[in-house]
Amino acid sequence: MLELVYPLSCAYLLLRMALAAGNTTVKCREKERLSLLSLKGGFVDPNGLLSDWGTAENHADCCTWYSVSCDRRTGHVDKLYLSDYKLEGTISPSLAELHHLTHLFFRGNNFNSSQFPTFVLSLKRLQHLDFSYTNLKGNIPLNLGYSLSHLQSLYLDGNHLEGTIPKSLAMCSLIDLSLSNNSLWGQLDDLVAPFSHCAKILLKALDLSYNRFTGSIPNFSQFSFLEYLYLNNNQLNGTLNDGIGLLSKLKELSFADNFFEGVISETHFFRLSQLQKLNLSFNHLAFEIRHDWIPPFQLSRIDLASCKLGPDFPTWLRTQKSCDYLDVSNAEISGTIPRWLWYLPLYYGLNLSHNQITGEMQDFKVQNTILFMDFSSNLFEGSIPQNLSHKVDVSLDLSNNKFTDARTLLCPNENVFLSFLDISNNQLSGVLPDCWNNFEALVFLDVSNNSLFGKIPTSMGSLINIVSLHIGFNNFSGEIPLSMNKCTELVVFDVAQNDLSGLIPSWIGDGLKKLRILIFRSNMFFGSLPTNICNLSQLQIIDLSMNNISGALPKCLNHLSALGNQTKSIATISWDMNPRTRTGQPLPIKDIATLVWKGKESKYQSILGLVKSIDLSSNMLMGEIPSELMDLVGLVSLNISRNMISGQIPITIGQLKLLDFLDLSRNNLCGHIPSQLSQVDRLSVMDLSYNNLSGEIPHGTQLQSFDPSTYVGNAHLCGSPLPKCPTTPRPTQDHPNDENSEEDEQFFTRGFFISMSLGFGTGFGGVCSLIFLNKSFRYAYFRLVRDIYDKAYVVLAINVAKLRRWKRVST
Ligand SMILES: *[C@@H]1O[C@H](CO)[C@@H](O)[C@H](O)[C@H]1NC(C)=O
Ligand SMILES: *[C@@H]1O[C@H](CO)[C@@H](O)[C@H](O)[C@H]1NC(C)=O
Ligand SMILES: *[C@@H]1O[C@H](CO)[C@@H](O)[C@H](O)[C@H]1NC(C)=O
Ligand SMILES: *[C@@H]1O[C@H](CO)[C@@H](O)[C@H](O)[C@H]1NC(C)=O
Ligand SMILES: *[C@@H]1O[C@H](CO)[C@@H](O)[C@H](O)[C@H]1NC(C)=O
Ligand SMILES: *[C@@H]1O[C@H](CO)[C@@H](O)[C@H](O)[C@H]1NC(C)=O
Ligand SMILES: *[C@@H]1O[C@H](CO)[C@@H](O)[C@H](O)[C@H]1NC(C)=O
Ligand SMILES: *[C@@H]1O[C@H](CO)[C@@H](O)[C@H](O)[C@H]1NC(C)=O
Ligand SMILES: *[C@@H]1O[C@H](CO)[C@@H](O)[C@H](O)[C@H]1NC(C)=O
Ligand SMILES: *[C@@H]1O[C@H](CO)[C@@H](O)[C@H](O)[C@H]1NC(C)=O
Ligand SMILES: *[C@@H]1O[C@H](CO)[C@@H](O)[C@H](O)[C@H]1NC(C)=O
Ligand SMILES: CC(=O)N[C@H]1CO[C@H](CO)[C@@H](O)[C@@H]1O
Repeated sequence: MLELVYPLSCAYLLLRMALAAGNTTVKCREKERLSLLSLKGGFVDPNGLLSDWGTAENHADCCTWYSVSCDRRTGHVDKLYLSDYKLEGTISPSLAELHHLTHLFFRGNNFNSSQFPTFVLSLKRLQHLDFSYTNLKGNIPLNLGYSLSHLQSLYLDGNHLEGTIPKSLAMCSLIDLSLSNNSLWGQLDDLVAPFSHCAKILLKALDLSYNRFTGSIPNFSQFSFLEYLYLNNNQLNGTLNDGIGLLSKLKELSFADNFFEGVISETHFFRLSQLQKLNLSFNHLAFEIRHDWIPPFQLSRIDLASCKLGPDFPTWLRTQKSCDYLDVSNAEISGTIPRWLWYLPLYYGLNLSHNQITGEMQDFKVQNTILFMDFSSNLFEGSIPQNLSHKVDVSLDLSNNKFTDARTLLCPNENVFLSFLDISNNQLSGVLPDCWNNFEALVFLDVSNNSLFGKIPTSMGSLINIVSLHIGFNNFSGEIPLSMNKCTELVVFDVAQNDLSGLIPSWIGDGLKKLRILIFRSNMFFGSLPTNICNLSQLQIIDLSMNNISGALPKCLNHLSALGNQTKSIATISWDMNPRTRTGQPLPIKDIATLVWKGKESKYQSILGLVKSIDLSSNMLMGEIPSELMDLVGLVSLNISRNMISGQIPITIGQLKLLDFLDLSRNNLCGHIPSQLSQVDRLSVMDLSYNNLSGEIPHGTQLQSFDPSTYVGNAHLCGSPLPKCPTTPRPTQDHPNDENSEEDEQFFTRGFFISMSLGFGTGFGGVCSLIFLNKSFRYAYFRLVRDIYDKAYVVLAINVAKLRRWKRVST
């Protein structure tokens, strides 16, 4: 998220300025002018940036053209600066006529070329070549280095280049080599070893990050001019040799996200007195460093996530007086935080998450504020200090700890700038204070899974910027305050598993127009579904299950246009924490929600944006399924089970082509199963059990592949996978089937499950060969096994819900 800022953009800027002010005394050569015109001819130039490259009288001198520069003495074109022009098309081989080019900058254009344009190799005088982000594919030409023997900088980042790095690149003139974000592979030694013939290795910057390099780290100790070394996000392994410690000019070092292992000791940093940024995160490295070590450097960024630093808090960090970013997350640190940490003048961020840090938290003692702090997943306890909220500009994560009191944090004595606050999964109890008017900047708030009770405070209505609100898994009661109709930016509104009651507020549909996720699961809301809810055109997850909602399903549900849309949306629901405040880069936030999916409750984050679901199960809904519901063709999951819904299954159900999960069980549905249902061929879990459905299960379709339990409890339903239909068709009108229900229950017994699972255990060996012979059989078999598994979850969930209800009734 934080990027090591690349030092070159500044050089580009200077060059661009120089070109703009460029003035030449000698006019350009005709041959080179024609070559440039033919180069332009190959481009599609959507922004018209090359419009003064022309033939008109006043444009005759190509040395005056925008982005072109000539040698003042000879009039030869020597520099071409075409970076970020968003050019398309192809690079004309006429480029090769510009024999005197020393600088060629093509970064950020979307060329049609499939290969590295090899005619560039005939530009023998080239010193600086930038083809980053130009959609290049294939290999880097083997003789690139031999042909361009004056080359000082080569940038090929962000392409689709493959293969190994040509040995020819070890030129001794090379100062800057940047090949990040390609698909290059091979051993780094193959790149480094050929340099040994150079009298002096001048290389200052080497960026090979985001590739597929393997093997161990070479001995870089000869690269004595190296200032920037980025090898992060590769597949490098082995231990780090201490040759690194000799690179006395090194300023930035990143080995993050590889498979390095072993020990990091003081010798790895022996002469690194110039080091400013160190990133060793996400390897398997362990620091073994003396308690009283005084490092030779003063770092500004320290990222040691997932390095083993503990069990004691690393004391050498205390010497880093100008550090503005410290990440020691997941570093096996335990015990309490030393006092000096609260005096570090961090400015950008602090991440101590995923350790076993104990004790109470202190106030930060320094004046400045920090952009973000992440203390999540530790063992902090006691109360959260008030001033923490004044010290953080954007994001404060205190989730997954053992804090018991957040009252002072939540009642600051003046406005705070925070936009992200997560205090979920703690042991906070008591009433949520009514002080939210100081939190106007909040965009994300999660207080879920604590033991908070009482009413949702009215002042939550002052959270006018809130986008995502999670207050589920507490004991909140009473109604949702009317004041919250001012929270018009809400996209995610999650109050699952509380004791909230009252009507589903109709102002939700009128005011909260941006809602995409509405989760009221497991509360005590009653009354009918307000039709205003149909005004929510962005809504894609509605979970009102396990409440006491009555009345009919509104016909207007087909106005929920996000659900009526088959277009896939973006997989995550995320936005940038764009602070109103003075500082820095936006922090991207990915929303997360706990959903019930096929009977199992789990957290969704990386695909939350793809879920389109209606869950109204376990309520008291009545009436028929409106055929309008079948217009919601984007639905992936539909659960209206455990209600009192009657009538027939609409035959247009075949429209719901994306449906993966359908549960209509335990209602009073009657009539035939429409054969159109078999058009929904993605269905992996379906439940129609315990209704009054009748007739033959449409045969010769995938509906036969479901487990019989899908259909049980429908007295007059027959045909595969249930027993055969009687040869004389029965009259199809509905019979009350009370007298049969006992028998049906028995079909769906524990014994049934046990025998099935026994079958799995004992029969597996025998079935195995068959499974691998026959594909369709294999699918059917695994579907069967999975269904049993899912069914067990449903049964569990129902029983838990029953118990909850029973408990409520009895208290
Ligand atoms: C360190 O590297 C990781 C992985 O590439 C990256 O996510 C992180 O932002 C880097 N840290 C800093 C401080 O740049
Ligand atoms: C460029 O040269 C021309 C003619 O020699 C002169 O008139 C003009 O002012 C110069 N422009 C700049 C920006 O130096
Ligand atoms: C790019 O290549 C594709 C096919 O390879 C071609 O259809 C398209 O016209 C080319 N675009 C340009 C601008 O040359
Ligand atoms: C890698 O390059 C692609 C374009 O080729 C770009 O979209 C992506 O953001 C780059 N990734 C990194 C980590 O720089
Ligand atoms: C490094 O990874 C390679 C496979 O890419 C493996 O053959 C080699 O044994 C590994 N070396 C170490 C030291 O783990
Ligand atoms: C690295 O190379 C230097 C100089 O060639 C040598 O002195 C040093 O021992 C080498 N280190 C390792 C770990 O091979
Ligand atoms: C803190 O570190 C953890 C683990 O390395 C990471 O998952 C989390 O995103 C980081 N927090 C922030 C705010 O960057
Ligand atoms: C709530 O927190 C407990 C631990 O305190 C955890 O086991 C449980 O999974 C959490 N529940 C949710 C829904 O996050
Ligand atoms: C809610 O309150 C009940 C008692 O009223 C308690 O047993 C239960 O643990 C509380 N639940 C939570 C999540 O705090
Ligand atoms: C919302 O829906 C209701 C009933 O469907 C309708 O009367 C009302 O005009 C709608 N409001 C807005 C703002 O669209
Ligand atoms: C469906 O969704 C896509 C992407 O979100 C959007 O561009 C399109 O306009 C939507 N179509 C309708 C009919 O709402
Ligand atoms: C208790 C305490 O330290 N309160 C301070 C918190 O920070 C604000 C602003 O920085 C001060 O005004 C309070 O005195």
